[in-house]
Amino acid sequence: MTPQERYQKLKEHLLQENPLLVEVIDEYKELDKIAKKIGFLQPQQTYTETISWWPLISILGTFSAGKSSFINEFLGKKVQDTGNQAVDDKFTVICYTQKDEIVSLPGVALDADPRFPFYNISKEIEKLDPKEKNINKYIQLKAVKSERIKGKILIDSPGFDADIQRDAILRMSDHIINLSDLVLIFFDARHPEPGAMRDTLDHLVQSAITHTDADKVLYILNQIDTCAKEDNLEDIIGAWQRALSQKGIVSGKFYAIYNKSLATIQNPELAQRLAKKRDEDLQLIEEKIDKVLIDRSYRIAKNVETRAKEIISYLYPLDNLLSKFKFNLIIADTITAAFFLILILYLYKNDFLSSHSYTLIILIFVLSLFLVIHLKVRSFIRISVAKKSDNLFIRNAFLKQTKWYKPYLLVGSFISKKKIERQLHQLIEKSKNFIQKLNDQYISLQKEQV
Ligand SMILES: Nc1nc2c(ncn2[C@@H]2O[C@H](COP(=O)(O)OP(=O)(O)OP(=O)(O)O)[C@@H](O)[C@H]2O)c(=O)[nH]1
Ligand SMILES: [Mg+2]
Repeated sequence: MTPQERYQKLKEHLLQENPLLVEVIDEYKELDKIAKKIGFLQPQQTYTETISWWPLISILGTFSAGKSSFINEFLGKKVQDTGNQAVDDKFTVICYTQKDEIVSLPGVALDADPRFPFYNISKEIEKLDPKEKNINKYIQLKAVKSERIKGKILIDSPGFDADIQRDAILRMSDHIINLSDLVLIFFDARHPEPGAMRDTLDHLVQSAITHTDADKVLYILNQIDTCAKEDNLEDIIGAWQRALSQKGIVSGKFYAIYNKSLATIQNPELAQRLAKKRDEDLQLIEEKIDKVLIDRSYRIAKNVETRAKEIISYLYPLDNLLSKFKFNLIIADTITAAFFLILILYLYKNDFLSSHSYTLIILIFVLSLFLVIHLKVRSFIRISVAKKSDNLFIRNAFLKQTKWYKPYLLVGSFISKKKIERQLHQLIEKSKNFIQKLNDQYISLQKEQV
């Protein structure tokens, strides 16, 4: 996908799902233009690719815990199959569409859609499982018309069973946890005892808590309506929380819910108590899901500022490299020129240059030789100076500006640093104004909701 196509597709999706962010695309365009002019980005690259535009909410957990049922209830549509045996054997990425019917697409469709943070997911899967080249075996895509998913992406995952799970699926779960803005880990109140949770705890929870951003993980005990039979809700929640705490998970992120349409609770008093717990916790979970969209919008807007500052910070190291290149090449050219001058003087003194035609041939020969040596030495210096920087952006820009046909005495002087800095500061200002606009919008949205 070319940067132009990417801007266009992002714009189209944002118009439908999160129109607030449409104008930020122009800021990214400007940023790309400046970075390409200097050479920090290659022509086919764009900063829009360096951030995910749609927040990702992934739902993982033990098998038959009710992950798919939760998603169906959340979306208000039967998008996913559910059942008491292990139903899902692949990840389902769910996003928004304007079409009324649910659209199912194979996993390869993810590669061509800029909404997804899985940039070239096929390549990623090949890395995880070199034998398996077929992404469709692990991932499918569904697009659903539901207001609740606008601007977001949900991932439903296969039930977790470390014993039988293929290595690629385990590693993909880790990969998805890393990419996610919010992770809901589902447990089943029918088997909350540490024994049954062991595999899940050992793998999922371990990789979630070692993650630097552990705050994004919520632990959800589902199907608590099943506690009604023995009326032991507090015991079950207590045992489950103790098992998680033993793994080092701090409380405050534990929730207990059930699916209202699937529950059958006989005792009305108990039903009321359970419903109260469920409603409170579900509201907190849904608030977290909504907040993810706001947080991501801020991150996208803030990224313009961060990138602009990054470019400013690269300008001086780049200048240093260019000066080094120029200086070394001037020295090398002076030495070569001096050598040839001495050679010509020597030839002249010894009467080798007495005939005119002979002189011309020798001069052309000497000049060509000088040019060849200059180009060889130039390429050598260029490569050795480029190696002095381990920053890819700076190196790219340096290599762009020192191509063999560029007049090296003028290297770096075609682009005015001051002008670039001024443009970037203006962009930072624009980004700050945009963030202010986001603040105003979200504050008024919150007021509307109250
Ligand atoms: N009583 C009750 N049953 C539920 C609840 N949530 C889900 N179920 C039932 O539990 C079974 C499993 O639900 P699913 O939504 O398929 O579970 P899952 O976690 O997606 O399962 P896999 O995809 O196979 O891992 C289904 O028969 C659901 O009807 C709940 O809150 N209460
Ligand atoms: Mg499922």
